[in-house]
Amino acid sequence: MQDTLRDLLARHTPGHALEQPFYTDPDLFRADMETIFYRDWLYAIPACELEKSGSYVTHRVGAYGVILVRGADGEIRAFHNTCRHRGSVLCKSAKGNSPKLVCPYHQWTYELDGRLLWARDMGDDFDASAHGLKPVACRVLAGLVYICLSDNPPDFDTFAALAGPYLAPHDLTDAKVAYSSSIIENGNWKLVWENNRECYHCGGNHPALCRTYPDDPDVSGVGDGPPPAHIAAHFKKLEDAGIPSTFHLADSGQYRVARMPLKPGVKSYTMDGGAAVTKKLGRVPFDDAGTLLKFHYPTTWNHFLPDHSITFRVTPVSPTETEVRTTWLVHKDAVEGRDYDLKRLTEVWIATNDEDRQVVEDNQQGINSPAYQPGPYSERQESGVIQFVDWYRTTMASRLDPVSLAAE
Ligand code: 3BY
Ligand code: FES
Ligand code: FE
Repeated sequence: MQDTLRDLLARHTPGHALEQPFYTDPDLFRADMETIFYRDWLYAIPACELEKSGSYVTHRVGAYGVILVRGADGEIRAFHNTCRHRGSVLCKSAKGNSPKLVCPYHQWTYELDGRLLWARDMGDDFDASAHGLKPVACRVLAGLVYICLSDNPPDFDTFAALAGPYLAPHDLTDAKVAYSSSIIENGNWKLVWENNRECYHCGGNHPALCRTYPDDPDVSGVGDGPPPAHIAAHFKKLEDAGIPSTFHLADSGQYRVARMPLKPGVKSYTMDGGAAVTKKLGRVPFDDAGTLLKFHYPTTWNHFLPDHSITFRVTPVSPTETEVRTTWLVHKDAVEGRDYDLKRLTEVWIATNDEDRQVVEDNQQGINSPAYQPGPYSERQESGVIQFVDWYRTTMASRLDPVSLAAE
């Protein structure tokens, strides 16, 4: 497979979509998982989802089951969801609260920090300290929890140093989950990303979103050169008020932050453009500050607004199935029915996600045809897609073939 994949990567036509196997082939899907998803930092959940000591959620990434749990000390930790006795799954529910983690098979009992506390009749020689849960690398950045399945995680600090100050004014540690949705899109994970990275499709597909989100490639894209005057003025107004806003794309291409304007007069993603929540989450001093756009490949894009925040998590399920989980965050003291109406808060992105699901599924269906031939991206409209595909190809090629890179 590696030779084939190397050939496929090498013969890519610049500025064009990928060839069919990248979107359909089971071996290539396994290579994506092993080369990217099992090695990179992955967005998992907002920290506030684990409300108190013993709160846990489970999350599946390919072959790996992961438990995320808040300890008695308040720390969030991640563990492989496999018992150190005979390997049973430990936490079977999607979420819950438990003072200890008790295996359903023979009741080995673990502390919330992973230590094995109790195992019946294991004999005098048994070393409980050698049978704690296997940790998964876990970092909490300004209220967002990332995990890494590798035993040797790549650098996280450079991303944290950039994104932390952008996220800080949103006070995500004061948030609660107002709503979350999980949908399966019948498309390859890269199609989900390619669709997200452009707004070429917005006018024809997103009537609700287009009431507030500008159909402007300078907002959605990653074009070279200075921003146009109205975006530069938006950055300056916010930066002058101490709110980090200017566009930054990582050298590696893996992540970007930029606080972009929404349509004139718009405050939030609602049908009328007004705020969705009266008790604001965060300290952004302008109602028209727009949206802090943050993506971090391969798992998350986000919208942080002056009144609430929305996180999106992308998890491949199979070559042609991808889970997209969306979480709406509001201030922890905001009361539904008083400070926000749940339908008003969620309807634009529930509709937008479903519209995106449809276009991704149509894209996958067309690509499945033997007649599919990768076509050219629009440099003006699809700079973000070109950037994503370049990041994907570069990342895959460098990890498949480190020897030839080192020799360059
Ligand atoms: O959710 C997003 O960030 C992207 C930007 C363009 C299309 N979509 C709305
Ligand atoms: Fe977990 Fe036996 S497999 S206690
Ligand atoms: Fe879309």
